[in-house]
Amino acid sequence: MQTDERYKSLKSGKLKAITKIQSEIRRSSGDFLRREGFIEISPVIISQITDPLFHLVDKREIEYQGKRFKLTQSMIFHKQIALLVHEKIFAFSPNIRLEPIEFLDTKRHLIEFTQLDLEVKEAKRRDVISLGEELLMDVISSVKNSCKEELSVLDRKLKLPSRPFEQIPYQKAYEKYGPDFENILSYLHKEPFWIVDFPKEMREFYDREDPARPGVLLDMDLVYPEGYGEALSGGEREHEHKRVSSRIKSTGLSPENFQPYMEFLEKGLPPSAGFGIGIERLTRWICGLSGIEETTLFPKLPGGEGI
Ligand code: ASN
Repeated sequence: MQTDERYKSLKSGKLKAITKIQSEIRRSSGDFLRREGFIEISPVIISQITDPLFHLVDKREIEYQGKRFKLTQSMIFHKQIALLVHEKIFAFSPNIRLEPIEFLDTKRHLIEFTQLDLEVKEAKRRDVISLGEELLMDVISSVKNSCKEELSVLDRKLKLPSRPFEQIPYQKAYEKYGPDFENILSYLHKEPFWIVDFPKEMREFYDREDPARPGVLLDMDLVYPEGYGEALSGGEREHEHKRVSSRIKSTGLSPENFQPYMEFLEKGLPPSAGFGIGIERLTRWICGLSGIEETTLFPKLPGGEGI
């Protein structure tokens, strides 16, 4: 986007309304979690370890004093380690994911974004599914109450979804709609819904494999309706050194790449569950926007456009 065009859009009432709503999303979600007993921790921006991610992103490192630091792709490992200190933690965590340029077409990828990332000690998937639904309901009510004018500028009418949200097993969705099932189902639905039970080979090694159903993970995605697509992912976690080590190897990676996380696992990390919800995607859905670049003042898109 040219500077002229950007200058005009920054001064437009539309961006003012969107960013006010996003500020309310951050305020209400943080307050909700604090009321639920969560402690907000500082995000990690660079580290020796980060989420390897399942899909291919272009990974970059910074070299400093002979050490190599990765840019955070998600705080998953730090969340697990933080549970040594508090039982429920969250962070507004900036992530850098250098996505392939084709992801520009999805309208929901930024290469720099923020996820509200949380983790709960000893929790099960059903606990964080309920928490995710309550969080979403609270945020929608807060925006409805506090941002009436802004919603009317955007011509967006918000409706509280009904709970519990539908849960669709991955296998069932895949058999009916094929590999693009998440998008197809997103267009077909009028309310948010969960996809649960991803197969082991489709996700990262840290999502816990169901001991009762080998090959099936105790994880989930939340998907927005009306074609807005994926909102969050999360699940129960692997936390035993032996299991994590063999899961890492089965993805073709080496446990050595994940020191010092592996050392923490050796000493003992608690079982947990959690998820991360993208703030810009939530803003896009709540505001009813066509592209993710409209959700933030300084968007960076796949392909590199942005300031
Ligand atoms: N934050 C996600 C989780 O908690 C992981 C991710 O962003 N890939 O599972």
